[in-house]
Amino acid sequence: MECSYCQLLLIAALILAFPVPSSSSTTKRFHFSVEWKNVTRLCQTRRVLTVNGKYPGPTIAVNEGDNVQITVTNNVPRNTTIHWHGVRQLRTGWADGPAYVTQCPIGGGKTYTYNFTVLDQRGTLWWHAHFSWQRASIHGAFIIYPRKPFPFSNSVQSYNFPPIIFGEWWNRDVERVENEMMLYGGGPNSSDAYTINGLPGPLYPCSTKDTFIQTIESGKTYLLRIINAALNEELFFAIANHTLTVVEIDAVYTKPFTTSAIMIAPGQTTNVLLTADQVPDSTAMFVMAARPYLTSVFPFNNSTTIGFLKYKNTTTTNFETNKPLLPSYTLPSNLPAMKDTRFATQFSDNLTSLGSKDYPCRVPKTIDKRVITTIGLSLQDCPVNQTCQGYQGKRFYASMNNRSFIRPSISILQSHYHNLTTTFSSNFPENPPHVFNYTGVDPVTENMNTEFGTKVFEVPFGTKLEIVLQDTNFLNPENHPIHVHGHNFFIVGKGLGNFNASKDPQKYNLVDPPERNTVAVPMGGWAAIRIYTDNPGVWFIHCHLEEHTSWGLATGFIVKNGKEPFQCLLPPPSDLPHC
Ligand SMILES: *[C@@H]1O[C@H](CO)[C@@H](O)[C@H](O)[C@H]1NC(C)=O
Ligand SMILES: *[C@@H]1O[C@H](CO)[C@@H](O)[C@H](O)[C@H]1NC(C)=O
Ligand SMILES: *[C@@H]1O[C@H](CO)[C@@H](O)[C@H](O)[C@H]1NC(C)=O
Ligand SMILES: *[C@@H]1O[C@H](CO)[C@@H](O)[C@H](O)[C@H]1NC(C)=O
Ligand SMILES: *[C@@H]1O[C@H](CO)[C@@H](O)[C@H](O)[C@H]1NC(C)=O
Ligand SMILES: *[C@@H]1O[C@H](CO)[C@@H](O)[C@H](O)[C@H]1NC(C)=O
Ligand SMILES: *[C@@H]1O[C@H](CO)[C@@H](O)[C@H](O)[C@H]1NC(C)=O
Ligand SMILES: *[C@@H]1O[C@H](CO)[C@@H](O)[C@H](O)[C@H]1NC(C)=O
Ligand SMILES: *[C@@H]1O[C@H](CO)[C@@H](O)[C@H](O)[C@H]1NC(C)=O
Ligand SMILES: *[C@@H]1O[C@H](CO)[C@@H](O)[C@H](O)[C@H]1NC(C)=O
Ligand SMILES: *[C@@H]1O[C@H](CO)[C@@H](O)[C@H](O)[C@H]1NC(C)=O
Ligand SMILES: *[C@@H]1O[C@H](CO)[C@@H](O)[C@H](O)[C@H]1NC(C)=O
Ligand SMILES: [Cu+2]
Repeated sequence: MECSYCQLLLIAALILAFPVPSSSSTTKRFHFSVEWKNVTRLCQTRRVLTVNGKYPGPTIAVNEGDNVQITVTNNVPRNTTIHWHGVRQLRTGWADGPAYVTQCPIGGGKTYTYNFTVLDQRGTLWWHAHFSWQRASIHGAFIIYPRKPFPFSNSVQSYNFPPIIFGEWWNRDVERVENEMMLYGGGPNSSDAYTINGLPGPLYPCSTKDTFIQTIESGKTYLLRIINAALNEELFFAIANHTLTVVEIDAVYTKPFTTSAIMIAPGQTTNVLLTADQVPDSTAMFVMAARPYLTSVFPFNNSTTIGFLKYKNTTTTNFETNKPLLPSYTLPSNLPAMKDTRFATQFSDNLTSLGSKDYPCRVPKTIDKRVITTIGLSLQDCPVNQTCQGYQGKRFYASMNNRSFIRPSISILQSHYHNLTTTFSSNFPENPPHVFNYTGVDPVTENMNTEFGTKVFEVPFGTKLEIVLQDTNFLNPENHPIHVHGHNFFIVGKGLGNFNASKDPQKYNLVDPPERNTVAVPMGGWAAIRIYTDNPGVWFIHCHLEEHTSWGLATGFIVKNGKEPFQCLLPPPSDLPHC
């Protein structure tokens, strides 16, 4: 273990990353053992929860159309679940994973087989634990090889670049960090380092040996699969002296565009092409760097994780001997500043669907229903005899339409399937209960206390649904990455300030809007997403900043069964965990 980057290179070489078109679907089986593993970073050895002892976890690679069966055995005395982030789970909501939404957790010593088929999706997704903050270390790539050739395959010479997964390292147990935050009502402690594939890199103490280094060959173009698994931060990413060509987001092809850097929110994935077009001097290594896109006034860890691109046949550095690399590591000049909202906006404005003959953009042109919901922070009075660490001695929560989501005692999907409506209600408000200048300088603060509950809304099968996500300036305007389970959506519009229902829809992009599963809603602004509800079941909608989900920035929607048998939710599997 003294040379973890060599291990990564080996893993990279072993992963057969060629898109293998397959004509028939098969069943792919995997075994996940959730277990503790002692990991040393920043000179601290800490036990972290892992899958199969790996941090980050193993890559799952399947072909479009495959049936996938992943048997998860929980070998620790804590609850857990695994979510296959972005996999649509058509009719198989039982395999989606969010704890108490589609399943009860897998208890210590218990086993559950996630069984689903990957239909009409291809590209880079990922998997992660969906219980407490366990996804900090329980996560990995989920790659779906396409049936048809990759649309940009003429430009790519190598698929042998390992997935790049951004994460956060805590010197402390993350579940304790969450519990402490909930107990005292203040903001959470920040992580101690950002990581690339679990490695912080030489800008952190004791971490020179824990640095991601990838060798590339001059002249070749590589496909990079980039995943943001960080808990609480949007990130900028850039590689010195190289541009990136974006070709896919959240496993949907885009019209390619070239950029100096990317912004990637937790939950999102981005595939880019990278051409090794530099003429390095004999010892050069090109820095790749990721650091937060800061939109919050709360304390963040503003540090930077770096790794290196090394051209084949250049002299190796003294990295192997852990001696400092000279000259000192200069951050890429193309890495945006941490508050560069202008760059984040321009980058997301550049994203569109590919909209080709093979991959048409299926955005609903009309809608049956519009739901408008605020997203943002809230404050609650401190319970009697407690001290709270939130603003003005109160406690922080977060909400959608002034409702803070509480996880029920048995999963909503089970309740829904068995027609039990006592553990949740279907009356999530479809408009903000208080109308005010959401993004004004000093929004009114009366009536801002949230109501706690397990509220979702319900739509018939086949609804053309629009959801407008409206950030608020209450306490702190912030970029919230909102993730929808069970469906992709189209981001038809976004803007700063307040959504205007009479003016903004006229400016929607109904031709080639970006299609994804997680939208980074602009700070102090809004985003409108459209969904065709063709997947019966119960689907979680939540902020992918883990602290905000803990504070209740979540709801869900039920898609009722359609008329035909193939439009109905399948029955629950026999090994579904009990509460
Ligand atoms: C981790 O290290 C501790 C202390 O050395 C040891 O007690 C424990 O058994 C180790 N755990 C694992 C999973 O290796
Ligand atoms: C997986 O799901 C398929 C299709 O629903 C079903 O036929 C099969 O029996 C299931 N297998 C397991 C191991 O649950
Ligand atoms: C959070 O940080 C504070 C101050 O550094 C420290 O006292 C506390 O133990 C930390 N809590 C956790 C759970 O890491
Ligand atoms: C951020 O990370 C650096 C490097 O590990 C650490 O020294 C610093 O204390 C961290 N900051 C916070 C606010 O935790
Ligand atoms: C990379 O670009 C910087 C300017 O941004 C330049 O100073 C440096 O020499 C370049 N490095 C290489 C190896 O070409
Ligand atoms: C990061 O935060 C620390 C402490 O809050 C501050 O001293 C430092 O200047 C910040 N660094 C950057 C690059 O913003
Ligand atoms: C790298 O070095 C090897 C062995 O010296 C040589 O065969 C190969 O052509 C070189 N490759 C490049 C890209 O220069
Ligand atoms: C957006 O796309 C344009 C046109 O391809 C490009 O010039 C620009 O650099 C891109 N900007 C960002 C931030 O991606
Ligand atoms: C608060 O503390 C006081 C004094 O210890 C005690 O009398 C009272 O019952 C407590 N109230 C609650 C709600 O716990
Ligand atoms: C739930 O109610 C629906 C409609 O009334 C019915 O068709 C279905 O069989 C019920 N499901 C169960 C598990 O009782
Ligand atoms: C909301 O507040 C902002 C900032 O004060 C102001 O520019 C804007 O006009 C206000 N919008 C409405 C609808 O009142
Ligand atoms: C695990 O989940 C079960 C079912 O919800 C619950 O009864 C139990 O208390 C949980 N155990 C732990 C250790 O959190
Ligand atoms: Cu959020």
